[in-house]
Amino acid sequence: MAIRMKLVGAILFVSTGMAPAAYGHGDGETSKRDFNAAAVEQKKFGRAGNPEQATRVIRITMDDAMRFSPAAIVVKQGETVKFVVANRGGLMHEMVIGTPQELRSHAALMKKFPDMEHDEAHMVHVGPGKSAPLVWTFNRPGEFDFACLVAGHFEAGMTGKIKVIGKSGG
Ligand SMILES: [Cu+2]
Repeated sequence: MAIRMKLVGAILFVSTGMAPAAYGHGDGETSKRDFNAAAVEQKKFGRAGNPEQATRVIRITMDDAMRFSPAAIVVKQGETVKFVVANRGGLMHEMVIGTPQELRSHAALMKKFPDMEHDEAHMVHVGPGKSAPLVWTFNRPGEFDFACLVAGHFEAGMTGKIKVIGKSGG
């Protein structure tokens, strides 16, 4: 019994010690990831955005009907958008931005390996009843998608569209 108590104490200590400081805010408005400009990777659909340079906030909700709301978003090239992604359901959901092809193959992989962990700047995982930010700079024009890649959700239609309108005259 005494040994078990010690073990529980140790686990509690470890998990508390590792909790990110940002959790203290509890409003889902702060990023759990620190923005690191040097580590930003250019993707076809843009790049990780600096939260301090966000020029627009778009609130997105996800639910167990496997839908995003809104499911269609239009942004201007160069905009840094802070998505505040709220999960109104009882299941885990996520928002992953990508090209339609990338999302399709990623979804197939997630279906094959449901426990595969993935966490990158262009995605955010949100537990039931929680909300979390995703800051993205849309510096490339085009039509992209976003989707929930929790196994089976993509196939159930949990996808959305992002249209990035290019700068005029270009
Ligand atoms: Cu989902």
